[in-house]
Amino acid sequence: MSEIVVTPTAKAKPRVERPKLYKVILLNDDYTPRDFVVSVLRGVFRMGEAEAERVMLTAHMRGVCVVAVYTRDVAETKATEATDAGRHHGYPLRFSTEPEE
Ligand code: TYC
Repeated sequence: MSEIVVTPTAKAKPRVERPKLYKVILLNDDYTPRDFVVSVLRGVFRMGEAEAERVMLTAHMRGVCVVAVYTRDVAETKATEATDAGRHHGYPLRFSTEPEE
């Protein structure tokens, strides 16, 4: 029986990097009904009623509100899914993403 010895050609990276995190931001508009915003926050971002109301009202009053923080892929997927939900109902509801400082 022969043995094959494989010598590693590259050293393993000494440490793993923390993935960058991205904020999902809810933008206010004048047309999307408040209840619809709350239902999207509950459905896409798994928020409870009280939290979803608070986030919706903050965006309504201040123009924007941070919804949650995720890795880049998850943030972009959820922002797109939530924005599409509004568009499918004819609303201009928008969610954007931006990297955390
Ligand atoms: N401003 C909207 C209204 O008065 C409600 C709303 C709140 C829309 C938050 C978007 O991100 C938003 N019907």
